[in-house]
Order: sequence, then structure tokens, then C-alpha cells
Amino acid sequence: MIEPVAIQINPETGRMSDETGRYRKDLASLRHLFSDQIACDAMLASGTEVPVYEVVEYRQAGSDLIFGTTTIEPGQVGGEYFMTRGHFHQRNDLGEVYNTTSGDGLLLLRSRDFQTRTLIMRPDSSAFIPPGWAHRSVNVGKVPLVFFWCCDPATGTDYGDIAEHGMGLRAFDEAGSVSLQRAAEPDPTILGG
Ligand code: S6P
Ligand code: ZN
Repeated sequence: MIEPVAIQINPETGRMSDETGRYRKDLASLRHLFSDQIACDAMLASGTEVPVYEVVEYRQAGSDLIFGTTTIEPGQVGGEYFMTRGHFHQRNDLGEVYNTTSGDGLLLLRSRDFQTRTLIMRPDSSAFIPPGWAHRSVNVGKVPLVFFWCCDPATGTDYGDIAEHGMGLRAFDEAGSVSLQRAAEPDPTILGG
């Protein structure tokens, strides 16, 4: 039997008292995510690293649960807010829960047949992400967006579809307000049927 354990999580930084893994994504490695490549290159020109988000996780071998935090810095590239890559789960029967602990965000969701949804991310709100919905988190605020996530470690992450076809929606700052822009649905002939 696995021993029960309590882990302290700082709601404003996402730091955890115990962790089994972490990774960080900077703008250079996420360049392809943003629609304005010229603005992105200008931000990268100095060579200084631009941190975008960090993921910290806790897992134990043999458990059906994995959890952690994601912290997205405030920022924009040509008006488009900083965001995560976005992914489907490899397992189409496994969903996820996000609980926002700090900041203001938007959760963009997309199905395989290009339906889109959005959910507000804020500290009084948890998101139920059912199986079959790709999810991307966007920081639309001025402070780090921090959320707790929990799923089955068997979910797996599939980045290919979103990298190729996008989320169907993009979130921009327009004079201080969030503006959602709908991307054209991919042409099925281009998709190959
Ligand atoms: C994994 C879960 C999160 C994300 C993280 C980064 O199922 O949804 O841990 O991995 O928020 O997002 P992404 O799309 O870059 O993996
Ligand atoms: Zn996920």
C-alpha cells in the first residue's frame, strides 16, 4: 500500500512542499504557438530568456492519480496572451480537473471535430475537463496564473493535433479587454478527408 501524504501548495506561486518532477517552458521553445512571429522574434532578439510557464508535479508509482501545478507568467506576444501548448489526452476516456488558485485566465477547449468552448479560470472556479476535449490555459491577467491539476497518469499527452491545427480560438488583449478570435476551421481536404 502507498502511504497517504499531505503536500502544501502555495496558491500564488504553485510551489509544492514535495514534488517528483518539473519543467519550464520559455518563449524560444514556444515560438510556433503565437500568431505574430515578427513580434515574437523581436522579444527574443536580445537573447535573454523569456519564461512563459512552469509545471510541477507529484506522482507515486502504482497510483491512479497524478497532480501538480502550472504557473503561467503574465505577458503577451503581439497582443496574444501567454499560454500553454494545449493538448488532447492520448486516452480518449480520461479527463482532468483544473482548480485555479491565483490570477485570471481562460481555458480554451476543442474537440476532435472542432467544436470549441471557453471556461473562465479564477480562484473561485474549478474546471471539469471531460474526456475528448483538448485544453489550453491562457493567462489574461497581470499576475501569474496558477492552477492545480489532477488526472490519471495513464492519460498521456498528445500535442500533435493542436500543433498542426490549433485550438480554433485565440485570445488577444484589445485595449485592456480580452478579445477572442476564431481561427478558420481547417479545410477537410487539406486534412486529407
Ligand atoms: C496535463 C495537464 C497539465 C498541462 C500543463 C501544461 O494533463 O493538463 O499539467 O500539461 O498545464 O500544458 P501543456 O498543454 O503545455 O502540456
Ligand atoms: Zn491535460
